[in-house]
Amino acid sequence: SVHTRDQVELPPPAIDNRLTVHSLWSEIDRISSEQIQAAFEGVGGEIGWQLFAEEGDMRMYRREMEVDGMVTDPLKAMHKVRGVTAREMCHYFFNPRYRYEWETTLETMTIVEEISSDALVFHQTFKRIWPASQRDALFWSHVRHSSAGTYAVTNHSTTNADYPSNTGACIRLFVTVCLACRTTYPAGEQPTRNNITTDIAYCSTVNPGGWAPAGVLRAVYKREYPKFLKRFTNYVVEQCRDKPIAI
Ligand code: 6CM
Repeated sequence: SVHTRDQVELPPPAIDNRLTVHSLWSEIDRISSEQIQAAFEGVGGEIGWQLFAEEGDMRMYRREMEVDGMVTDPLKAMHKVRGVTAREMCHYFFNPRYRYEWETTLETMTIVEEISSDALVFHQTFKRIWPASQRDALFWSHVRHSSAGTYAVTNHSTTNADYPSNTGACIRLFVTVCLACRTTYPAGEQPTRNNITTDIAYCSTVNPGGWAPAGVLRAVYKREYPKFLKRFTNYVVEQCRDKPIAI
C-alpha cells in the first residue's frame, strides 16, 4: 500500500553507513551539527534579530547583512504545528518526490547524486525575479535523527564538475538552510495525532552570488518565506491526515 511504501522511505533513525564513507561526510556531519544546534537557539540576546512576520504560531526574524554589496540577511523562523511529527515534517522536506507540490520558487530540480538514503545532491533552478538574472543552486541535502523526538534536514551549497557555475543564463547562488523539528507529547501518554506538537525552527542564509537589487531581494524574501513555511506545514498536515503516525 501507499502507507508501507512511505514508511520504508521515512528518514532513517540512524545515519546510513553509505554516507559515512562518502568524501562529503565530514563536511556534511560538521555543518549539520552546527546548523541544528544554532536552529534551536533563541532570538533574544545581543545578536539583534528583528521580527518581520508573525501569524498564529509562526514568527520570522531576519538580520540585515550585506557582503560585497549583496544582501545575505540570515533568516530564522519559529513555528509550532499540531498533529504531525518531526520525522514526517523532515520526510516531506527532504524527499524530492514531493518538492514541486510545496516549493513555489522552483523551476527545475535534478538529482545530481544519490549518496545514501539520508543524503542527496541537487541542482535546482529558480523562477527569475525581475530585473535580476535567473539563479540556480547546487547543494547537498541531509536528513538526520539528532536527539529524542528531533529530526532535521540541512541543505548546503557544494560543487560538481558536471554542473559548473555561471556558464549559462543562471547565476549560481549559495545557500545554507536548516529545518529542525522537535516533537513533544504529554508524559505518560502514547503519541497520537491528537496530542503531539512539533516545534519547528527554520534557518536560511542565501548569498545571491552576483548583483541583485537589495530592495527587490528583501521584498521577495519578506513575501516568499512566510508563504513557503505556511504552505509547507499545511501540506504536511494534509499529507499525514489519514496515515498512521510515524514517530
Ligand atoms: O528551503 C527551501 N527550499 C529547499 C528546497 O528547494 C531548499 C532551497 C534553497 C534555495 C533557497 C533559495 C531561495 C531564493 C529563491 C528566490 C529566487 C532567487 C532569486 C535571487 C535573485 C534576485 O533549501 C524553501 C525556500 C523558500 C524561499 C523563499
